[in-house]
Amino acid sequence: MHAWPASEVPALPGSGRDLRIHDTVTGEAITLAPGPVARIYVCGITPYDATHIGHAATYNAFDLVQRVWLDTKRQVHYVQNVTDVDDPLLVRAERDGLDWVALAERETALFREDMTALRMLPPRHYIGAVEAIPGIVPLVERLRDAGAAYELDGDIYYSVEADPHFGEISHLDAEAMRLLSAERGGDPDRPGKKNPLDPMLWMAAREGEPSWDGASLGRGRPGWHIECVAIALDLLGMGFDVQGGGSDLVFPHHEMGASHAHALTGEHPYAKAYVHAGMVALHGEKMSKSKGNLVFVSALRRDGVDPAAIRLALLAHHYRADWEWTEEVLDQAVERLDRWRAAVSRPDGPSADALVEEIREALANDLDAPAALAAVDRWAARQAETGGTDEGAPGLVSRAVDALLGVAL
Ligand code: 5CA
Ligand code: ZN
Repeated sequence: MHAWPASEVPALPGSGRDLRIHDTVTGEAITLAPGPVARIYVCGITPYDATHIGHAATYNAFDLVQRVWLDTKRQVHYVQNVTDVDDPLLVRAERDGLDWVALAERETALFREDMTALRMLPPRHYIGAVEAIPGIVPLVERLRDAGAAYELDGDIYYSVEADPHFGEISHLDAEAMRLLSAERGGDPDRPGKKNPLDPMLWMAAREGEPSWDGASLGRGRPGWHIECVAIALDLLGMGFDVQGGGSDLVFPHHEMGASHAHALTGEHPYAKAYVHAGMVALHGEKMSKSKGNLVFVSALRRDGVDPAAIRLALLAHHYRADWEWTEEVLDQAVERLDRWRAAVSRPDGPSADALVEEIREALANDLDAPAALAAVDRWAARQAETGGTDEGAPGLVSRAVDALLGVAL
């Protein structure tokens, strides 16, 4: 699958600092020390509806990770998937009388447009579940042959007992896991499973549903967690730097994915840090495709909202916070964008060398984008109040805001 075009990342003087970021496993901030090529996997969309502000907020967080690493002069090997075959997509296509392939293609195309407009840097590899199937099948066969998976009426389940590290990411008790599993695509109540939490690796072909050749598994389609593991192991390998996604993916998705990878390779950890973005709500409830309480990025763009203002609205919230989208959030971002644009449009201004370091420091400190915005606000206020004589300053501020925050002034 192709990704989307990259906006240019302006070069800045000096170099950024190493990222300290909150890791879900330890519950603490850890300083990441990637090699010259930093490796990150971020869970992509299930393309049955348009990109909403919650998705955009999550991808904004991981775009900042990429920008901080680029600023430390590392290369970034970023992989993202598209869950282009799964129950919710098939259900929506059926409901709307659409071909499921056409629906997935349409919404993925719109996602690419939204990501481009928001200046999110693209992944190096953008991979669909369907195109990953030839790589998924042998992994499921290996798990089964190693006794880490079993068959139930033609479906193949992963056995969570196969991994001594199972549970170390989410730290939940069995009952909490059971509830979340039922809520998020699992089937804890299906009779015959060894453990109610065991997730499906391969679903045998169902009447009227798409299916693929699964070699010794028979025809069918892949489970959700093995999809991401197959793609990440193929393109990044074990022990990559960051596994990212929204906090709704901690359990079961990231717990199960890591567990599959441990059982497959006998190695640990799957990722060095598990990083989770908070949930964006609308009218007091998590924005979600299943509830339909959504604000779409594409709808805002159609209404003439500048994508840079949408991006500033996302950046005004710490990535780990749960927050609420309101008209006021957008109004404040529009006002801030105007203020910043006026400040950088002057021929000179107060020196910005310290500001660049403040932005770098804020982002290196668990991606504290609100602190970075506050630093730019202070520079813009000095510009408005007293001005300055540094002819390079407005240009440097524009470049720093673009390179580190993805906002084009
Ligand atoms: N395809 C899977 C991941 S492999 C999936 O979860 N797709 S999704 O379309 O439901 O979500 C895409 C990303 O957006 C995930 O990282 C998810 O955690 C995040 N996300 C979904 N809803 C919200 C929300 N309301 N606020 C913040 N992030 C969200
Ligand atoms: Zn995923």
